[in-house]
Amino acid sequence: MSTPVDDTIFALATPNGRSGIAVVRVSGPESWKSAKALTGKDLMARTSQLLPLKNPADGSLIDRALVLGFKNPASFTGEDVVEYHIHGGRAIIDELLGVLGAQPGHRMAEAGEFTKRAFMNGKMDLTAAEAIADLVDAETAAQKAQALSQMGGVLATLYQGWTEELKTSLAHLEADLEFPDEDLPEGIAPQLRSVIEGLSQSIADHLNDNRRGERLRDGIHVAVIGAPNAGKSSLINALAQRDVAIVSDIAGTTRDVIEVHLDLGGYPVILADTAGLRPDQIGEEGQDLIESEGIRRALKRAQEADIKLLLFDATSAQPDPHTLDLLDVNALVAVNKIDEQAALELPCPSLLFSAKTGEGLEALIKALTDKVAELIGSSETPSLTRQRHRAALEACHQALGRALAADLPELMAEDMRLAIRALGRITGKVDVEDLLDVIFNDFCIGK
Ligand SMILES: Nc1nc2c(ncn2[C@@H]2O[C@H](COP(=O)(O)OP(=O)(O)OP(=O)(O)O)[C@@H](O)[C@H]2O)c(=O)[nH]1
Ligand SMILES: [Mg+2]
Repeated sequence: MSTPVDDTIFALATPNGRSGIAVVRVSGPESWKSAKALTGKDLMARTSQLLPLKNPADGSLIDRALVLGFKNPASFTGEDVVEYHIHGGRAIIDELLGVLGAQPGHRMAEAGEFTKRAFMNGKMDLTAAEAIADLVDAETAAQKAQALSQMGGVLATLYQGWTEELKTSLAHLEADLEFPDEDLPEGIAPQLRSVIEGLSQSIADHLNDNRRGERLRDGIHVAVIGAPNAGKSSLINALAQRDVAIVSDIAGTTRDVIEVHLDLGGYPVILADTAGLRPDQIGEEGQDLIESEGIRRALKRAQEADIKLLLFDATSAQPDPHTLDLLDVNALVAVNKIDEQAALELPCPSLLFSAKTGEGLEALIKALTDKVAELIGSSETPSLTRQRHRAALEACHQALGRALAADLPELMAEDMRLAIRALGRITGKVDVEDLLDVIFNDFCIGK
């Protein structure tokens, strides 16, 4: 995004398509001038006016709109901003965007450019900017709550606090280095060490959070695994409350992994239906290459999933050994078809249900929700939400480790500087330029 920053940018801020009202946002030095050209009136900051919008080129009426102006720096972007609240019809939107594009110094905004300008103008740090993207993408209550608290600055405050602590220690160390006649390492080391050790521990604890925040942001992956005909697809359909997957009494019906998105108690869950496991029959009659590939994918899913839902068939004499093999702490065990004559005995506790009658389904959903909640947990401390933050924190943690191991105070200082820079990359206080594109390209136009 190496686009000029003094352009006046505009975009539709509401979704594309028909709606009662659509909002077109304009930001930049020419935004109030074009508003005057379209309305014939002077705007007043933070006061909306109902005005006819006319094409300055020919005087034709575009729409009657509420026009709302903001003066820099008191706006979202920190620039002069105008919002046009127009009727949400395709023709009106297109016409207004076309007319704005013809105004001097105006161009369409790129993805995330409004928020990028807000960051550039010091209205927010990078974690808050990322939280805006997360907030708009949030599909469940828990995701929304996490994005809101990040937008409110919990991460920025935490990282900023660590940065300040490090900067203070570094300043002391550097001050001491100015006096070469004093016996430095012994003199300063103990206090400095305890600060760095404490910080290093806090960062390690923050990193070691079972990927709680990232999982909440991305969705929790649950793989339904079991032998052919155990009723995996039937369960998926029951949970999704629609016919997502094909159900049949032919063993080996499902081949591809089929995903369903669910909101379980406010947590976003991605539930995957998989091919029935019968790997030892690969190559035998009745088993084709496609099914083998399906089984390979099912096993891969089982491995990658946050939670495995191991499904057994109550009518079978023996539990399926391939499914049983996957039993571990991340597994939830369930037995389907309890409406039929049950013969099965399992070596572990399990949830009994019938996908056909719905019996026990509620308890299964509750158990799954509890398992998800346990994994994501609620925590008093703010959680990491992005791989980008994790990488920078790991770099910071390593630098602190090197600082503690350094033989010379000069080397210690250098590693502390590197640790500070790593933290600064998260909030955007240093070393920012190359990061911006990566972050703001995640946005869509109009934000
Ligand atoms: N009686 C009874 N039959 C069920 C129940 N759940 C599923 N079935 C039947 O079991 C058969 C297999 O169901 P599916 O959901 O296709 O099983 P699957 O595990 O997805 O099977 P594959 O895709 O082949 O691995 C179908 O005939 C279903 O109607 C149940 O709770 N009770
Ligand atoms: Mg199936």
